[in-house]
Amino acid sequence: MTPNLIHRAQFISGHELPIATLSLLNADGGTQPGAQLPELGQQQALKMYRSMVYTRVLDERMISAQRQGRLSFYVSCIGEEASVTGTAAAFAPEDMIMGQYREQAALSYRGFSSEQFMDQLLGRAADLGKGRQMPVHYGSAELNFMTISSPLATQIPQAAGYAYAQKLAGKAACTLCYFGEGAASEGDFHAGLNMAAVLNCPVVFVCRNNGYAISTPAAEQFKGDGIAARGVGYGIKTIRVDGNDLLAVYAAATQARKLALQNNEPVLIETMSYRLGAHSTSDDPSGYRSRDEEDKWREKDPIERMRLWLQTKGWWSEADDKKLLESYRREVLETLKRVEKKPMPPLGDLIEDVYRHPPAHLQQQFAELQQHIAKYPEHYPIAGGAKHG
Ligand SMILES: Cc1ncc(C[n+]2csc(CCOP(=O)(O)OP(=O)(O)O)c2C)c(N)n1
Repeated sequence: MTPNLIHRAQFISGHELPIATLSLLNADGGTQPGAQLPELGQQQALKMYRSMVYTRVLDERMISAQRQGRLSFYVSCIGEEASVTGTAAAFAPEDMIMGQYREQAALSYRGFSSEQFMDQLLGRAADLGKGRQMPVHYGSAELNFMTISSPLATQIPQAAGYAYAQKLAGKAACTLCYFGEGAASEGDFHAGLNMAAVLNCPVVFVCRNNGYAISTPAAEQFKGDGIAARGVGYGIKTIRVDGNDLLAVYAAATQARKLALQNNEPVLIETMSYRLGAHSTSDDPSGYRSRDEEDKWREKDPIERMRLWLQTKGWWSEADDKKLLESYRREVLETLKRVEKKPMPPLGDLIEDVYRHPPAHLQQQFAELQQHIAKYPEHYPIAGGAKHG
C-alpha cells in the first residue's frame, strides 16, 4: 500500500460516524425505502421462519424442564434467532459450522431432530456424543456441525484452520464460525482473524453482538466501535447488520459466503441484537440489567417482525402461526417424555472409545467408581447401580 504521508502530528481516534448497520425490515413488517431485499422465495422464507419458531419453542420448554429438575443446564437463543437462522440459511449443507453454544437455531435449520436435541440434553445413550458432554454441547458429523466446546473462542482459530485445510484440499466449501462479542476479547479471536486474513481462508465469522458477556455490558467490555471495527483492522471485509432483521442478516450472509468462496478470503459479520433470556439457566439477569431495557428489545422481536413480513406477502396467516406453535409445543413435550424413558449410556462409555485401549490410570479410576456405585447404589439411581459395565 502506498504510504499516505502527513506533516503534522494527527491522531486517529476512530471514525466520525459509527460503522453503518444494514437494516431492511421494519418492526411492523414493512421494508425500508430503497431496501435491496435478498432473493428469497416463499419456501425458503417459510423454512427459515419455522426454524426460528421451533427454536423459540424448544428454548422455552427446555428452560421450564430445567426448572422442573428434568435437565441440569440449558442455554437459550431467545432474541437472537434471526442472527443465527439468517446466517445458517445462507450456507450450504457441506459448509462446516463451528458454533459457540447459543446457535441451536443453526442445528434445527439443518434438520437436527427434537429427539437428537434431547438425547444430548438429557445425556442418553443415543446421544451422538455418548452423554459425555454438558447439556447444549451438541455436535453432528452428519450435519457438519462441529461439537461445541465450553472454553470461549477456541472455535475461531479452529475455523480459520478448517477453512484453510478445505481450501488446500480444493473443496468448494466455506466455514461458518459463530461467537459472541464477549468471546472477541479472547486472544484466540485475534489469532484466528489474523490467520484467516493472512492465509486467505474461506471462512465467514459471525459475531453475535448481544450486548452482554454474562453480566458485563458491551460498554464495559471494549471502547472501540464494536467488533466490526476489528475486522477492518485485520484487513477483513466486514459488515454490520441489524441482527433482529432476518432479511438483512440473510442478505449479508449470502453475499459474505459468495465473497469468501470466490476470492478465498474471510469475511466478518457483526449482528447487533440482544440476549432476551438469561445467559444460561444458572444466571439471573435482574441483577445487572433493567426490565425496561429488556422490554424495549422485546418490541424488536425478530420472529414477530418476520411473521408480519410473511403476512404482508400473503405467505402466512395468524391461523397458520397458531397451528405451527401448537404442533411444535406438542412435539417438544412428547419427545421430552419419550427421551426421559430412554436408557443412559453404559458406564464403560466413560473411558472407552477415546484411546484404543483405556490407559491404566483410567481403568483404575473406573474400577474405583464401580466399587463406589456398588457401595452406594441409592446415590446412583440413573447409573442403574453397578449393572452397567
Ligand atoms: C476461556 C473462557 N473464559 C471464561 C468462560 C466463562 N464464560 C462462559 S460464557 C461467557 C460470556 C461470553 O459472552 P459472549 O461471547 O458475548 O456470548 P453470549 O453468551 O453473550 O452469547 C463467559 C465469560 C469460558 N467459558 N471460557
